[in-house]
Amino acid sequence: MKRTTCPLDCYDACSMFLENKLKGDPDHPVTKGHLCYKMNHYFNYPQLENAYYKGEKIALTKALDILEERLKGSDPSRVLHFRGSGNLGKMQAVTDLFFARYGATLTQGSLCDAAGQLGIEEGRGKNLILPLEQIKKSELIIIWGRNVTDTNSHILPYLDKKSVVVIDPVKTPIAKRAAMHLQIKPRTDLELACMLARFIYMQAGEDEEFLENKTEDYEFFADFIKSYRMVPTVEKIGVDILDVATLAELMQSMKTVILVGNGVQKYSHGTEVVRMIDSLAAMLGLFGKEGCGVSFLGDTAVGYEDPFRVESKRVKKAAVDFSEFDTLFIQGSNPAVTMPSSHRAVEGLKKAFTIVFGIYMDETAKLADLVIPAKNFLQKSDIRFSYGHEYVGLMPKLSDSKERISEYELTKELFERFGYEGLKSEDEYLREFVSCLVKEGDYYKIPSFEENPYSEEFYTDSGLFCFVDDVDDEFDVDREGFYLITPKCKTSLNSQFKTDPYLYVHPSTLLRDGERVVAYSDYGEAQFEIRVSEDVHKEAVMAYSGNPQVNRLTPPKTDNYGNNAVFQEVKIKIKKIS
Ligand SMILES: Nc1nc2c(c(=O)[nH]1)N[C@H]1C(S)=C(S)[C@@H](COP(=O)(O)OP(=O)(O)OC[C@H]3O[C@@H](n4cnc5c(=O)[nH]c(N)nc54)[C@H](O)[C@@H]3O)O[C@H]1N2
Ligand SMILES: Nc1nc2c(c(=O)[nH]1)N[C@H]1C(S)=C(S)[C@@H](COP(=O)(O)OP(=O)(O)OC[C@H]3O[C@@H](n4cnc5c(=O)[nH]c(N)nc54)[C@H](O)[C@@H]3O)O[C@H]1N2
Ligand code: SF4
Ligand SMILES: [Mo]
Repeated sequence: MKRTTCPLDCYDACSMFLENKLKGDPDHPVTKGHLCYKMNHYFNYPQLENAYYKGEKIALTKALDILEERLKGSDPSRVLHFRGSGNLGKMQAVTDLFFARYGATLTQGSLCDAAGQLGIEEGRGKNLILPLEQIKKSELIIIWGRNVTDTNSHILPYLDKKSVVVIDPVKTPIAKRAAMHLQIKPRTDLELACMLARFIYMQAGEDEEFLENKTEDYEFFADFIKSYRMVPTVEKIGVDILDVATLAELMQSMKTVILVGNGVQKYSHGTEVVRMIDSLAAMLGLFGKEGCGVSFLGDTAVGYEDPFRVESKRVKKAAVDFSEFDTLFIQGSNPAVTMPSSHRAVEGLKKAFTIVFGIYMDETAKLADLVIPAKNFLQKSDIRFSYGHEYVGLMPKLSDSKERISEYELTKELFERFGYEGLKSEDEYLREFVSCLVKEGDYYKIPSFEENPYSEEFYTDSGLFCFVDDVDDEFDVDREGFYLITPKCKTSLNSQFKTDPYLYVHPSTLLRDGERVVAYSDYGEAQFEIRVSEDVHKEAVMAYSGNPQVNRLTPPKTDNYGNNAVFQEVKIKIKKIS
């Protein structure tokens, strides 16, 4: 049987077999044989079988000739290499070696989790993965802005028999089953963490020994949380103060794990929000203790030398203006849908000479001058890490395709055509990745695996946990309009597979299913068909990530530190189209 791993950008990194179809691997310690809608329908979505130039089918070699000619005739500084997360395999990044050498501009930061990642690094030094064993040993699990049922379903068995608390402006499926659901107003997580910390402080519930030995600057944190007045802050969050007090008590008496998701950090102060949640946890000494910890999307780059790390000129990914470049090389991404202010991205894609290197005729490929078909994950060799658990999956080449090309093959071709040297063989790169892993039976674990992370020390300069004591937040929460929240969709992986076109609103809007609205923000406008849902917070409207229209409304900006997109840093108004 041919074992491989799901390549999609997902916490779970499912192990599976290719027989006639893709089947889950029942022996994998975490994913245990279950695949989701996306992988179960992987072959229902037609993939590119040809290259295209100006809309006409052409041979792959011809496409490579056009690519070479275009790059040789361009000023490298006016060429942008933009790589997304359509496939999470490590070999995707091999193309950086060519583009950096050529002198193109690359990107820095992300559309995804870089804000939260920095928040964690500032407190703990490194964003290590919390091993599943610790989640198993916990008593209380707080699911904070993560829709585990749809984005991380293989963690559900670990929640059995635990007390589950959900903090989310949406009544998600797990919120409906949880012991407690704090349906907070969007963008009030920092305040909630602060109020929980206040209760713990007032009850002197801190872990004194941990504070003394493992942290620094707790006094500043204590002053910081005291600067938030309780009654107005709880009012702003929009929940019952007794619920906040109850949760603070539960956290003091039970082994607690917090599963923090992407939802809390799609804001300008996303770094501080995640650091605040970490600081709350540190106050209780939840690091390095059995059955405790905070798990965000873990850093998969810890513990080995990345062979594809390059020096180059870079622009901020979330804010890049495509129209400033003459040539765009878009790989593994569909920015016409997934970029903030997607209409601006579309203008830039139309203006430049655009090359798309992907597996679908997606919205971006339809606008491209040149489309180069990539091999899918079954047709090339790769390896992928998970950001949700400690297992690493191999993805050996199981079939082939003559019409498509892999990332490594394209890089090799370009190195040869440009007369560059120094590219190692594909096997050598893969061996380098595998050599740093920890083998356990038939499976591999991450090189940075620690049974109980941070039990010895933190990875900051001082070796101590550093509390947050300041936040820069200028968003006008009182301005009129609805918060726009854009969580992940069950049937799509961002823009891939079956996306959802609707705008979900609360019944108090008096809108009805099927009505059409125009929605507008400071950044743009878009039209949607309405779906009414009791599950959405009254002050918010919701569209799923991958909705082809929704990013016309989102800001082309980065967070306070310039790392991440801020998809939810916006309020919108809606008008019924009569
Ligand atoms: N099915 C599916 N799975 C996926 C993906 C997909 O597209 N589809 N995408 C993958 C990717 S790229 C990523 S990054 C991960 C992310 O997966 P998650 O971490 O689950 O993140 P999201 O779905 O973006 O948002 C999670 C939750 O945050 C809530 N939320 C929104 N705003 C706020 C807020 O202000 N405060 C709080 N507390 N909660 C809020 C949303 O209602 C949602 O329930 O999922 C991965 N898995
Ligand atoms: N409003 C809003 N927008 C969001 C988000 C949100 O929460 N709200 N989430 C953001 C997040 S977290 C993320 S991660 C981004 C993701 O956004 P993108 O990086 O654009 O990712 P996808 O939409 O998954 O995939 C894009 C393309 O990858 C290509 N692809 C798939 N496999 C391969 C391969 O093996 N090789 C190559 N060369 N190409 C391949 C396919 O052609 C596919 O169309 O979206 C962001 N956009
Ligand atoms: S998308 Fe996630 S849940 Fe679905 S098969 Fe892939 S790794 Fe598993
Ligand atoms: Mo993401």
